[in-house]
Amino acid sequence: MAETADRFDAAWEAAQAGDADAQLALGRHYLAADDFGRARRWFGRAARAGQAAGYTELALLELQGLGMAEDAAGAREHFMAGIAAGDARARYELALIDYRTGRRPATECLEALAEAARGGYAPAQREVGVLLLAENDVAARGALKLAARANDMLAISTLLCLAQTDGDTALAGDLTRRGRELGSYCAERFGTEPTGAVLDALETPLTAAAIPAPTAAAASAPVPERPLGDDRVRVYDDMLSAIECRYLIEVTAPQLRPSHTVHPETGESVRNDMRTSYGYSLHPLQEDFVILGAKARLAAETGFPVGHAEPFALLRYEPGQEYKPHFDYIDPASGEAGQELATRGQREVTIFSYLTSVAGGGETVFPRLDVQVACRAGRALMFRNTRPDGAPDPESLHASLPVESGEKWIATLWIRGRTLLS
Ligand code: PD2
Ligand code: ZN
Repeated sequence: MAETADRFDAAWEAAQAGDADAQLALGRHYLAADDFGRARRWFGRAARAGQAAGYTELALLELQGLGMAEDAAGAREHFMAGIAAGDARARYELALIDYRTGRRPATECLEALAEAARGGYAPAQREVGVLLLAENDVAARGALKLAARANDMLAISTLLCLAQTDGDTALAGDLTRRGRELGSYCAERFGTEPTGAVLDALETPLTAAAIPAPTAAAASAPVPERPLGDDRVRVYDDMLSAIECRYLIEVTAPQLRPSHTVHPETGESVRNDMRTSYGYSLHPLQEDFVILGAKARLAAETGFPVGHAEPFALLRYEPGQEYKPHFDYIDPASGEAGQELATRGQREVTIFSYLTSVAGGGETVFPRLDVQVACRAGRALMFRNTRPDGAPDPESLHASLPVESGEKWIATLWIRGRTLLS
């Protein structure tokens, strides 16, 4: 305790004396303590003293409206200042915003992502690595290894999934051990017997400077096989890769909460026996290049522009957990529906992918259509919640049967009648 206080005092003195690195560290200290006003002041001082990451931190506060009103234009300026001063993360963040909103062409955003990876930003290296898996396996694994050596937990988790697919038990064991040290959910739940160091001895086939940019096609490929089923309920196998499934789980796991349902009269979110799973809806800013690639592929199957899709909502069911029969549409008669339907539109279509395979139970059923679909990793399921005239469709009633063994995970997109991009 005394040591921590001493370190804080030393950082404080250095920051006061004008040390830009200490100012940045102090800003991050206050950020972690949710003291956004102080964080902002120190990030500003760090930026003015020549620490480029100070601009990026300021921009992230502005983007999220932390300690101030949201300011997208101000954030953009600070990201540009960060890029001009050489901060790879600023380049990454601005490219991600433009990719999400379509402000710049996808190829330009992916080139900027690769440039951020070349500049040493580990999350960008990991995301390029995942996207490249569809077209350049050697470069993909190289980029992932670079990120893993920088202790990027998602890169370690992704390499673990690859090592398991390859049957490389020694590497999988090393990655399991490292992943667990970093708090990886997938290493904990789906890992293998931990082993000693293997990763460090492996060659990295490329240097950061040689990381190529993924193509726009690779970012949202592969195209799934022809769908099974009719227009009501469609099933697509291999819609998401094993890597994408693990990735979505890893990003979401730390934030899972008991699932709630909307009370039909009050509109309040309440815990209910209807739905005993755990879940979390990603914040739009949590959807990175990898997640947006998966989202674009799923949304494309619905025929709606991706801007009509809500952020991914993830659910996890453990043995015994279920979701009793329900509708996904917003009941026009319920309390808050009027305003919601007018601004965002109805939940016209549901499309989700199973992220795990379960040995028993966990099927999705449509009792009025006599359809039952088994939970298989990467398999997507799409159905309409409304009739062709736009009215809620009572035939869309569906449920998730109790899981018998293992973990069932799904990632859902609800597609609205109106765009959600403002
Ligand atoms: O977990 C499912 O299979 C499932 C099926 C239908 C989940 C939902 N609906 C839902 O979350 O709305
Ligand atoms: Zn549902």
